[in-house]
Amino acid sequence: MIPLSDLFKDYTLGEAERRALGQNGHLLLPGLLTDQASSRLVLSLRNVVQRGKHAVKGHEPQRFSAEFDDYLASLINHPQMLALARNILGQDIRYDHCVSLVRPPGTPAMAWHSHEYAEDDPSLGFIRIFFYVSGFASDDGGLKVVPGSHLFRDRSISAKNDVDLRDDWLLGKTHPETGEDLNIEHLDAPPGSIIIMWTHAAHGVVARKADSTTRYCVVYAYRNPGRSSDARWISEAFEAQPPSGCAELMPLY
Ligand SMILES: O=C(O)CCC(=O)C(=O)O
Ligand SMILES: [Fe+2]
Repeated sequence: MIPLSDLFKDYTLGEAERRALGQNGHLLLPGLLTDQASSRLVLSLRNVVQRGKHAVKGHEPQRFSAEFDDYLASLINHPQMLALARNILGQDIRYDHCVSLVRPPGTPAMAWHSHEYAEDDPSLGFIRIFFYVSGFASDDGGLKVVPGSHLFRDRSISAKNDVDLRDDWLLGKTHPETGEDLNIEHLDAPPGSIIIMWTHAAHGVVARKADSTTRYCVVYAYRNPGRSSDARWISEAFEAQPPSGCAELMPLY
Protein backbone atom coordinates (compact mmCIF):
# COMPACT_ATOMS: atom_id res chain seq x y z
CA MET A 1 0.00 0.00 0.00
CA ILE A 2 1.25 3.47 -0.87
CA PRO A 3 0.65 5.88 2.03
CA LEU A 4 -1.77 8.62 1.15
CA SER A 5 -0.37 12.12 1.28
CA ASP A 6 -1.59 15.51 0.15
CA LEU A 7 -1.88 16.06 -3.57
CA PHE A 8 -2.87 19.72 -3.49
CA LYS A 9 -1.89 22.72 -1.40
CA ASP A 10 -4.69 24.85 0.04
CA TYR A 11 -6.98 26.37 -2.57
CA THR A 12 -10.43 27.79 -3.01
CA LEU A 13 -12.92 26.46 -5.51
CA GLY A 14 -16.03 28.38 -4.58
CA GLU A 15 -18.85 30.12 -6.43
CA ALA A 16 -16.55 32.66 -8.17
CA GLU A 17 -14.17 29.98 -9.45
CA ARG A 18 -17.02 27.70 -10.58
CA ARG A 19 -18.55 30.66 -12.42
CA ALA A 20 -15.21 31.37 -14.16
CA LEU A 21 -14.94 27.71 -15.16
CA GLY A 22 -18.52 27.79 -16.43
CA GLN A 23 -17.92 30.91 -18.45
CA ASN A 24 -14.39 30.23 -19.77
CA GLY A 25 -14.41 26.45 -20.02
CA HIS A 26 -11.15 26.15 -18.12
CA LEU A 27 -9.73 27.12 -14.75
CA LEU A 28 -6.01 27.43 -14.04
CA LEU A 29 -4.93 26.77 -10.46
CA PRO A 30 -1.26 27.83 -10.48
CA GLY A 31 1.28 25.79 -8.52
CA LEU A 32 -1.36 23.77 -6.69
CA LEU A 33 0.46 20.42 -6.56
CA THR A 34 2.52 19.69 -3.47
CA ASP A 35 6.25 19.28 -4.08
CA GLN A 36 6.03 15.71 -2.90
CA ALA A 37 3.23 14.86 -5.34
CA SER A 38 5.10 16.58 -8.19
CA SER A 39 8.28 14.58 -7.59
CA ARG A 40 6.30 11.35 -7.31
CA LEU A 41 4.37 12.11 -10.50
CA VAL A 42 7.56 12.62 -12.51
CA LEU A 43 8.78 9.16 -11.43
CA SER A 44 5.45 7.63 -12.41
CA LEU A 45 5.36 9.39 -15.77
CA ARG A 46 8.90 8.20 -16.53
CA ASN A 47 7.78 4.69 -15.62
CA VAL A 48 4.84 4.94 -18.03
CA VAL A 49 7.14 6.18 -20.82
CA GLN A 50 9.43 3.23 -20.13
CA ARG A 51 6.53 0.75 -20.17
CA GLY A 52 5.36 2.35 -23.40
CA LYS A 53 8.42 1.06 -25.20
CA HIS A 54 6.80 -2.38 -25.11
CA ALA A 55 3.26 -1.20 -25.77
CA VAL A 56 0.59 -3.60 -26.95
CA LYS A 57 -1.81 -1.95 -29.40
CA GLY A 58 -5.17 -1.29 -27.78
CA HIS A 59 -3.73 -1.19 -24.26
CA GLU A 60 -0.99 1.40 -24.49
CA PRO A 61 0.58 2.61 -21.21
CA GLN A 62 0.22 6.22 -22.38
CA ARG A 63 -3.56 5.99 -22.80
CA PHE A 64 -4.20 3.64 -19.85
CA SER A 65 -1.58 5.19 -17.59
CA ALA A 66 -3.16 4.32 -14.24
CA GLU A 67 -3.16 0.65 -15.25
CA PHE A 68 0.62 0.66 -15.53
CA ASP A 69 1.58 2.56 -12.39
CA ASP A 70 0.34 2.02 -8.84
CA TYR A 71 0.85 5.61 -7.74
CA LEU A 72 -1.18 6.94 -10.68
CA ALA A 73 -3.87 4.34 -9.89
CA SER A 74 -3.93 5.42 -6.25
CA LEU A 75 -4.87 8.96 -7.27
CA ILE A 76 -8.12 7.93 -9.03
CA ASN A 77 -9.97 8.10 -5.72
CA HIS A 78 -7.59 10.30 -3.73
CA PRO A 79 -9.90 12.29 -1.41
CA GLN A 80 -8.63 15.62 -2.76
CA MET A 81 -9.11 14.47 -6.36
CA LEU A 82 -12.68 13.31 -5.69
CA ALA A 83 -13.50 16.46 -3.75
CA LEU A 84 -12.32 18.55 -6.70
CA ALA A 85 -14.26 16.53 -9.29
CA ARG A 86 -17.44 16.43 -7.16
CA ASN A 87 -17.21 20.15 -6.42
CA ILE A 88 -17.81 20.70 -10.14
CA LEU A 89 -19.81 17.68 -11.29
CA GLY A 90 -21.87 16.91 -8.20
CA GLN A 91 -21.87 13.71 -6.19
CA ASP A 92 -22.59 11.14 -8.92
CA ILE A 93 -19.39 10.74 -10.91
CA ARG A 94 -17.46 8.12 -12.87
CA TYR A 95 -13.78 7.78 -13.65
CA ASP A 96 -13.18 7.97 -17.40
CA HIS A 97 -9.46 7.92 -18.14
CA CYS A 98 -5.92 8.72 -17.06
CA VAL A 99 -3.57 9.68 -19.89
CA SER A 100 0.12 10.65 -19.80
CA LEU A 101 0.97 13.79 -21.74
CA VAL A 102 4.76 13.78 -21.66
CA ARG A 103 6.30 16.08 -24.26
CA PRO A 104 10.07 15.80 -24.74
CA PRO A 105 12.02 18.69 -26.29
CA GLY A 106 11.10 19.09 -29.95
CA THR A 107 7.59 17.60 -29.63
CA PRO A 108 5.49 19.13 -32.42
CA ALA A 109 2.37 21.20 -31.84
CA MET A 110 -1.02 19.55 -31.41
CA ALA A 111 -3.75 20.93 -33.66
CA TRP A 112 -6.99 22.52 -32.40
CA HIS A 113 -9.66 20.03 -31.39
CA SER A 114 -12.39 19.29 -28.86
CA HIS A 115 -13.71 16.08 -27.28
CA GLU A 116 -17.14 14.48 -27.11
CA TYR A 117 -19.65 13.70 -24.39
CA ALA A 118 -23.44 13.91 -24.32
CA GLU A 119 -23.76 16.72 -26.89
CA ASP A 120 -27.55 16.38 -26.52
CA ASP A 121 -27.65 16.79 -22.75
CA PRO A 122 -25.86 19.76 -21.14
CA SER A 123 -26.79 18.46 -17.70
CA LEU A 124 -24.18 15.72 -18.15
CA GLY A 125 -20.71 17.09 -17.46
CA PHE A 126 -17.28 15.78 -18.34
CA ILE A 127 -14.18 17.42 -16.90
CA ARG A 128 -10.48 16.81 -17.41
CA ILE A 129 -8.08 17.60 -14.58
CA PHE A 130 -4.64 18.28 -16.08
CA PHE A 131 -1.63 17.99 -13.79
CA TYR A 132 0.95 20.22 -15.47
CA VAL A 133 3.75 19.01 -13.21
CA SER A 134 6.52 20.92 -14.98
CA GLY A 135 4.24 23.73 -16.10
CA PHE A 136 4.74 25.34 -19.52
CA ALA A 137 5.26 28.67 -21.22
CA SER A 138 2.84 30.01 -23.81
CA ASP A 139 5.48 29.50 -26.52
CA ASP A 140 6.90 26.22 -25.18
CA GLY A 141 4.56 23.23 -24.96
CA GLY A 142 1.74 25.48 -23.76
CA LEU A 143 -1.97 24.77 -23.80
CA LYS A 144 -4.13 27.19 -25.80
CA VAL A 145 -7.85 27.60 -25.38
CA VAL A 146 -10.89 29.56 -26.57
CA PRO A 147 -12.89 30.80 -23.57
CA GLY A 148 -16.59 30.07 -24.13
CA SER A 149 -16.04 27.43 -26.83
CA HIS A 150 -17.19 24.62 -24.51
CA LEU A 151 -20.71 26.09 -24.41
CA PHE A 152 -21.27 25.01 -28.02
CA ARG A 153 -20.76 21.37 -26.98
CA ASP A 154 -19.30 20.83 -30.44
CA ARG A 155 -17.28 17.62 -30.62
CA SER A 156 -16.03 18.33 -34.11
CA ILE A 157 -13.92 21.47 -33.63
CA SER A 158 -10.78 21.03 -35.70
CA ALA A 159 -8.16 23.33 -37.22
CA LYS A 160 -4.50 22.83 -38.00
CA ASN A 161 -3.41 26.24 -36.65
CA ASP A 162 -4.69 29.51 -35.13
CA VAL A 163 -5.21 31.19 -38.51
CA ASP A 164 -7.41 28.34 -39.72
CA LEU A 165 -9.42 28.30 -36.50
CA ARG A 166 -10.05 32.07 -36.81
CA ASP A 167 -11.01 31.71 -40.48
CA ASP A 168 -13.37 28.84 -39.88
CA TRP A 169 -14.92 27.73 -36.57
CA LEU A 170 -14.40 31.05 -34.75
CA LEU A 171 -15.77 33.16 -37.56
CA GLY A 172 -18.75 35.20 -36.40
CA LYS A 173 -19.11 33.26 -33.14
CA THR A 174 -19.78 35.12 -29.92
CA HIS A 175 -19.81 33.96 -26.33
CA PRO A 176 -23.34 32.65 -25.62
CA GLU A 177 -23.42 34.36 -22.19
CA THR A 178 -21.36 37.56 -22.54
CA GLY A 179 -21.98 38.24 -26.23
CA GLU A 180 -18.29 39.03 -26.75
CA ASP A 181 -16.32 37.70 -29.72
CA LEU A 182 -14.62 34.38 -29.09
CA ASN A 183 -10.85 34.61 -28.99
CA ILE A 184 -7.80 32.40 -28.75
CA GLU A 185 -5.87 32.52 -25.47
CA HIS A 186 -2.34 31.11 -25.05
CA LEU A 187 -1.92 30.07 -21.41
CA ASP A 188 1.15 30.15 -19.16
CA ALA A 189 1.39 27.74 -16.25
CA PRO A 190 4.02 27.67 -13.50
CA PRO A 191 5.28 24.25 -12.32
CA GLY A 192 2.75 22.24 -10.33
CA SER A 193 -0.28 23.85 -11.98
CA ILE A 194 -3.66 22.19 -12.34
CA ILE A 195 -5.95 23.09 -15.20
CA ILE A 196 -9.56 21.96 -15.07
CA MET A 197 -11.25 21.95 -18.47
CA TRP A 198 -14.72 20.98 -19.71
CA THR A 199 -14.17 18.34 -22.35
CA HIS A 200 -15.97 20.18 -25.19
CA ALA A 201 -13.64 23.20 -24.96
CA ALA A 202 -11.55 23.98 -28.05
CA HIS A 203 -7.88 23.42 -27.27
CA GLY A 204 -4.51 22.81 -28.84
CA VAL A 205 -0.88 22.65 -27.74
CA VAL A 206 2.10 24.63 -29.04
CA ALA A 207 5.35 22.84 -29.94
CA ARG A 208 7.88 22.09 -27.19
CA LYS A 209 11.12 23.87 -28.07
CA ALA A 210 14.07 21.72 -29.16
CA ASP A 211 16.31 23.19 -26.44
CA SER A 212 13.70 22.95 -23.69
CA THR A 213 13.18 20.26 -21.03
CA THR A 214 10.65 17.44 -21.05
CA ARG A 215 7.16 18.63 -20.18
CA TYR A 216 5.57 16.21 -17.68
CA CYS A 217 1.78 16.15 -17.53
CA VAL A 218 -0.97 13.67 -16.75
CA VAL A 219 -4.72 14.16 -17.14
CA TYR A 220 -7.50 12.50 -15.13
CA ALA A 221 -11.06 12.61 -16.50
CA TYR A 222 -14.36 12.31 -14.62
CA ARG A 223 -17.94 12.63 -15.79
CA ASN A 224 -21.54 12.27 -14.78
CA PRO A 225 -22.94 8.91 -15.86
CA GLY A 226 -25.74 8.82 -18.43
CA ARG A 227 -24.13 8.40 -21.84
CA SER A 228 -21.41 6.23 -23.30
CA SER A 229 -17.98 7.81 -23.56
CA ASP A 230 -15.56 7.46 -26.48
CA ALA A 231 -12.60 8.30 -24.25
CA ARG A 232 -13.36 5.76 -21.55
CA TRP A 233 -10.03 4.02 -21.56
CA ILE A 234 -10.48 1.34 -18.92
CA SER A 235 -9.51 -2.23 -19.73
CA GLU A 236 -11.82 -5.13 -18.85
CA ALA A 237 -9.25 -6.48 -16.43
CA PHE A 238 -8.91 -3.13 -14.62
CA GLU A 239 -12.67 -2.71 -14.43
CA ALA A 240 -13.07 -6.24 -13.07
CA GLN A 241 -10.43 -5.56 -10.41
CA PRO A 242 -10.28 -1.83 -9.80
CA PRO A 243 -7.94 -0.25 -7.27
CA SER A 244 -9.15 -0.44 -3.70
CA GLY A 245 -12.12 1.86 -3.07
CA CYS A 246 -12.67 2.66 -6.77
CA ALA A 247 -15.44 0.17 -7.64
CA GLU A 248 -18.26 2.73 -7.55
CA LEU A 249 -16.37 5.04 -9.95
CA MET A 250 -15.91 2.40 -12.65
CA PRO A 251 -19.26 1.54 -14.26
CA LEU A 252 -20.03 3.19 -17.60
CA TYR A 253 -23.56 4.17 -16.51
O1 LIG B 1 -0.86 17.86 -23.92
C1 LIG B 1 -1.68 18.71 -23.57
O2 LIG B 1 -1.38 19.70 -22.89
C2 LIG B 1 -3.14 18.51 -23.94
C3 LIG B 1 -3.37 17.31 -24.81
C4 LIG B 1 -4.80 17.13 -25.21
O3 LIG B 1 -5.28 17.73 -26.12
C5 LIG B 1 -5.68 16.26 -24.46
O4 LIG B 1 -5.24 15.58 -23.55
O5 LIG B 1 -6.88 16.25 -24.75
FE1 LIG C 1 -7.43 17.18 -26.29
